[in-house]
Amino acid sequence: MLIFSSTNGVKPRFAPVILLGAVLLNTVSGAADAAESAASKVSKPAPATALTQFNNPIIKTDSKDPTSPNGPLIYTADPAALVHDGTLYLYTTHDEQTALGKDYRMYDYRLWSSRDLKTWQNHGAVLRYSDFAWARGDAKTGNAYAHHVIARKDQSGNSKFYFYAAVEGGQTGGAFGFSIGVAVGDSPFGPFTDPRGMPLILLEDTAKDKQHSWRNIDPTVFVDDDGRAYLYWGNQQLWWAELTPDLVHLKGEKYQSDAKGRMQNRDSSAVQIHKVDSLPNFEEGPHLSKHNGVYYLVYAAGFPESLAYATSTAASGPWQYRGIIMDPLPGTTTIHPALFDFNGQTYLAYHNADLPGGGNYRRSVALDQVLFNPDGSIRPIIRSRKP
Ligand code: FUB
Repeated sequence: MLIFSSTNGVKPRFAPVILLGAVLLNTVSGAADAAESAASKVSKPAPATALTQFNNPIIKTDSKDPTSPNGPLIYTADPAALVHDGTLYLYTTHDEQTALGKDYRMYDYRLWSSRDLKTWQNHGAVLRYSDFAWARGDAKTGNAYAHHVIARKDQSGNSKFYFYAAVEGGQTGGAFGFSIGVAVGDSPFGPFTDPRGMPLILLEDTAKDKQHSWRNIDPTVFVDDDGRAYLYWGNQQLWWAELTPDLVHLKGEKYQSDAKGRMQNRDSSAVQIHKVDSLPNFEEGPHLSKHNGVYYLVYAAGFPESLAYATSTAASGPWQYRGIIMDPLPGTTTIHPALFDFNGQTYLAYHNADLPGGGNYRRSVALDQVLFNPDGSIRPIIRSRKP
């Protein structure tokens, strides 16, 4: 996301759907060709495999069945995928901008679920930016940017759900900008509550590297097999830090707690915040996952954004750049990836602008299958529209 820039163009709204479809088909095949050519520089071709086809965008209407075209359109973005007990929980942001609006309006996080990637359920809003007491919203634009949700069993064997989200507010010294907060729940549906009473990542934590107020966005959290937990995030710079075993503090963070358990006098001087500078054109939207023993970091590269990725033998890197798997999409400058395994296959969740009236601030969540080559490289994503 490039904010406050003249290059942050908005696609004309209300274009006839037929015209949009024609443009889309042309551009998609061009994008796939270009992605194929870019990725061929870093990967060997693999035999053709039948791909699961999706009727993208998956989330269309704010109906009981969100795949149904009948109902009020809903624009969703920034998917975060959690697979838990055989169900895919897809948490999305929610674009509420009007057709002519020129900035984000994002107030809440929506939850959609499926057990087969064919039939879907709408669970409504499960978190709102204002659930963080320190978040600051206004009537013009909301503050609920991209997020990530993970589950982990506690010592009694009960699952807890951790919702990491980028929202504005909560800074020290009168500063204003995006923070990353965390809220915890006992079920995938919430309610999620903030155990800290303050952000997890503040502007002051990254001030020596970058100055723009939206640098601390797009959290992704990965808990490795040895229990160590890693938070990656950033816009125009990628950072990571280790979390403590409770998953709600940074390793090395010092603080006192008030009577209600809220943190006071936070001191992050002993926290190690690592910069990652090895990813070409890193823009935002990092997503860390592990497939077949290899760590994958997929991210939005350049602007308008492509999807690029890197691999490593450890969650802490170092990261080896492996190429582009999806070119920029028609109608949206952002793309925001999430890679996940489900029922023996790997999938990519991302957003496009393919619903009628779609655009930069009215995006739509889509799914496509991910295929790996024998050397672990990812084949260019073939975007599907109809099953
Ligand atoms: O949705 C708001 C912002 O746009 C996200 O935080 C970025 O990843 C981009 O998708």
